[in-house]
Amino acid sequence: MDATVCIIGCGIAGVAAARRLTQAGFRRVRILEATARSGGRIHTGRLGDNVVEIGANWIHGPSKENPVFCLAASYGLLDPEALTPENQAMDFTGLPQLVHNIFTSSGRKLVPGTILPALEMFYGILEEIQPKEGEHSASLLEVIRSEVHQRAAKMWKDVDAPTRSLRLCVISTLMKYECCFNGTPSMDELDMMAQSRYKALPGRDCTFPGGYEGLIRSLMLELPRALVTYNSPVRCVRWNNTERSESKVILECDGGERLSADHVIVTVPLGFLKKHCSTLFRPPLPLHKSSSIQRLGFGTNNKILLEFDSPWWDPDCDAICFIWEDEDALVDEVTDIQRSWIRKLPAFTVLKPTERYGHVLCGWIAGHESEYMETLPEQEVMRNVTQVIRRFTGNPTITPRRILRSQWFHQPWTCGSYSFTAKGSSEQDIENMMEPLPTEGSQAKPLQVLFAGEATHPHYFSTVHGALLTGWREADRLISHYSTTPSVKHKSQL
Ligand code: 6YU
Repeated sequence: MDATVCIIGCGIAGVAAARRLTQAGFRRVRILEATARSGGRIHTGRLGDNVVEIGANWIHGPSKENPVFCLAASYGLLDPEALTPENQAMDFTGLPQLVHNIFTSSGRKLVPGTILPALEMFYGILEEIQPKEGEHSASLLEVIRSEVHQRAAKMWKDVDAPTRSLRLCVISTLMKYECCFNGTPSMDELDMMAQSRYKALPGRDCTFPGGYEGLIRSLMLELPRALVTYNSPVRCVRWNNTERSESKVILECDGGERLSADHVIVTVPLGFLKKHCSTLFRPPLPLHKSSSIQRLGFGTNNKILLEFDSPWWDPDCDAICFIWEDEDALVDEVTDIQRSWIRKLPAFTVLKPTERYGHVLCGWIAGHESEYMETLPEQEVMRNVTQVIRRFTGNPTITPRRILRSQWFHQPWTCGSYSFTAKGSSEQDIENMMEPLPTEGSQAKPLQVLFAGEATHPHYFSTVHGALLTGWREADRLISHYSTTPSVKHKSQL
């Protein structure tokens, strides 16, 4: 197949599209990547001797329906435990089944049973709420606040005031945790429909023992050499070039290089598109498409990885939670970000197994507080986190040995972490975003510009498997175009 296909971005969506196309016989495929590396938001790094993930962490739902799991298994990249049928069959919706160490801002360590009523109420609400007719754009925060107050009045009416207040503070921590998971600044920005639109796959989430980038490396080995041009940011995609007889799409790169292609697959993150779509396309995107890009959500979730000489948490602990005892007003945002950004960090995950990682914790922080954290020197972040850990544990000697934090908001080619279902957005916005250009009904040459990337998957947005499937989807669109349009096939082969 001689049609020229240019893919913008060498994350998993771009790599997946290139692999599918080359395997189907497309000989002229090229990837232009802005940075010096492949993988995009799949980024494995080092903290001392440990392999750690700066971007994507887990295969969410590692089971047969998950193509990332199937590929990783076929390349031999997973631990035997992740491959067992039991692991693949586990259902993890609802109440998190992790062993927690829970600390409060007055230095108390709580027994897990203390927070159980709050956990049950919060995750019960998330599971049970269903949007009513016309309630499409209600924010999840409004719904949660009203539900918690109603249920607490009934279910906790005999509970003493301090216990009740503590449970509400626990719910504030859980909301901050949900902000991290959903990649949203606040539950107030999340659409109620989010819970039903995102589809979780079965299986207990697993990691890549040698790092997530192993998946990218394995896929890249199957691509022809020199298919990727690094350090080549695309500045402008000139499509619908009606004055040019061959009606090619022209790509202009930052360094001044110009390339022409029959088809371009754009896989740049939604964060980048939001910021640059007015200049990235000439002619500009149709209004319905650019409006959808602006309506959809793209937020920041960062990691603060800390290495310790020895653990200060229990041997069976999976996660450490911090409860601020003055947050019973059900808050998930900080008012004075510069002084109190650290309050937004709800929990640390313990990296396991210890034999592999040593004593490393991964703190999670979302939202504008996280974006502010990125602007601080690393030592300042370390000082703040250490202070909070010492305060909550009541142990003034705890001192991390090393720190590594991600800075996804200030990564110029990503501008955040991943997409979320913003209040007022709908599945139609995702449909609009993935719609190829020119849009249906146009007389111009079809499929000039196609769109892939995690934010364009209607159900698996924000995940690696979602991104991979969108790369395959757009590659398949071109493959079927050339296999069902003989005249087009003929022309391009001339
Ligand atoms: C997952 C996980 N995970 C943590 C953190 C982050 C993400 N995700 P890419 O950005 O990879 O590639 C685009 C390329 O384009 C890139 O290389 C750019 O440099 C390049 N580019 C941009 N502009 C360009 C230009 N002009 N010219 C040329 N090149 C250009 N996913 O499955 N498991 O544990 C996590 C996590 C900190 C930041 C994650 C996780 C998200 C994935 O990383 C992400 O979706 C894919 O890697 C994106 O691939 P891509 O190819 O599309 O873009 C209810 C409900 C809930 C809904 N949410 C559920 C939450 C699930 C999210 N998971 C949790 C998050 C974690 C921990």
